[in-house]
Amino acid sequence: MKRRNFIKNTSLTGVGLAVGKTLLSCDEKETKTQEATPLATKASFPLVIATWNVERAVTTAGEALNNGDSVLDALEKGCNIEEEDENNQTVGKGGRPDRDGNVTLDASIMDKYGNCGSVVYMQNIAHAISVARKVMEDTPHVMLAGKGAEQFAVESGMKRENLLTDKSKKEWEKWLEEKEYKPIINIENHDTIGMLAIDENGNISGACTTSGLAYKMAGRVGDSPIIGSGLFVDNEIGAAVATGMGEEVVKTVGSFLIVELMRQGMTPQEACEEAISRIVNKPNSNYKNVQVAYIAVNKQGETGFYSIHEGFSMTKYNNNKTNNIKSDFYNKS
Ligand code: SD4
Repeated sequence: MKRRNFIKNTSLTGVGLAVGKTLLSCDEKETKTQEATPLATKASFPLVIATWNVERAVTTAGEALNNGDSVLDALEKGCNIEEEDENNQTVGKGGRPDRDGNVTLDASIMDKYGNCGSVVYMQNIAHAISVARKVMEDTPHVMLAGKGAEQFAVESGMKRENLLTDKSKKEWEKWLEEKEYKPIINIENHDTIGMLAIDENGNISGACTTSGLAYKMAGRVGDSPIIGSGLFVDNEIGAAVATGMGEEVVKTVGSFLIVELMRQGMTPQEACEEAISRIVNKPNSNYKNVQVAYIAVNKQGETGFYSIHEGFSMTKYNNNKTNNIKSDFYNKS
């Protein structure tokens, strides 16, 4: 069945009817922007949302869009803010290392055409999202790992630097005394930046960048660079991005799941809640000990966000204003 017919047949209610005119196949998209524009105006784009309290990053991205930057430039500028902020110990420079003391970065980016790029287990380059974008734009590949990603970044003009700051090094040395691996909800998993943006024409793109879980095993890769798990964008439907314990996100292919649920008519909020329920309702689920959170946006600019535990928040830029909003959560006991 052709994709367009599939969409027609699966979205006969709710969102399906509401966004009928924006459900364009890829080849129609460029020629039918006229039809998409009225809806875009109604939802007052540009719009940017991101995981956690990252007001500076979101404002930077939102203002970049308002100033006419492309959505990818806006996402990159926003994510770069967190990557160079040494106080954010879950992203880029200053990120907490793995158990051997190496800071290893994961990042992914996805554009309105469904193109994507990612880097996994990359060291010594702070701006992982910029490398992921270059993978998408300048190579025939989707994903580069480890040394290859680092080499590609240097060849692309990015500078090598030591990402382990004194603060993160001292904390790691303290951790070595006990060597107890125990993810701490909302602390150890905190502050990975997942960002979704809609430009003034209603086109959606997304990005995600992280140093992953602190004191992870050497070689561990999380959900953030895995397209469909940590991030997924379908410009006909919407986008989703994850934060928290990546293993749980990968096992449920969370971001792709959310976009597919929105395709079937769920709101972004309903879809985020359903994706969390897939984790917590598994037999023998360990959800009491792990945090996972999602944010999502649909084609009309409606947003949703939900987490397993209290403490998650989403930052949103819309109508020239940035707000950080507390998330509802599953575990109320
Ligand atoms: C990971 N999902 O590597 C990431 C961690 C994270 O805020 O989101 N931290 O599993």
